[in-house]
Amino acid sequence: MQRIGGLRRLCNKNRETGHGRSEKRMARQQTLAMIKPDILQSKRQGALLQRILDEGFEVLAMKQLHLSQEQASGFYAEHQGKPFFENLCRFMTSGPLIVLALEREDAVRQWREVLGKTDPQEAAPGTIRQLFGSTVTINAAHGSDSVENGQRECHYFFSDLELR
Ligand code: RTP
Ligand code: MG
Repeated sequence: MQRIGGLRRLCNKNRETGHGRSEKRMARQQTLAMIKPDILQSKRQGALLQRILDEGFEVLAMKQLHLSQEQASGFYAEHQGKPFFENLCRFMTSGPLIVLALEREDAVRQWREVLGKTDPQEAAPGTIRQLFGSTVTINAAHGSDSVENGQRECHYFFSDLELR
């Protein structure tokens, strides 16, 4: 187990330092994905997880949990005070959800692209929100919006040990 983790880190290092045949590849990144309560309520989490795997993301860590109001408002603290904040927290605490730490090259941008725009009505055809989402609030899944937030959000739910 540890050896595999060690090998992966070695590969990452090579990509970052530009040695070997991977020199043009982007560094691997981690991003936080959430499969939101609407998807679990309609039993479509299996299909969405398969899409994540088909898109080439490695699932580093994954768990299902039912967020408290405090956990939801802490996670979305940057949106505190915005008109949609209360609705957002109500929805995110309405039932269980799944959090996943995903890893791949350029993970943050790639996952946002697969997700599509926030409002499913505006999301491009074939994106997760267009296929699985319902409204701007009930929009199927979450993705970190920067590398820095990806790290912060992964650590909101997972320990260092789980993210290795
Ligand atoms: P997320 O954080 O969930 O991945 O979504 P996002 O980056 O695409 O959008 P963001 O601006 O971060 O908003 C977070 C979540 O708040 C809800 N929202 N409602 N105008 C509205 O009613 C509105 N705007 C945002 C959505 O559920 C969005 O995913
Ligand atoms: Mg966001």
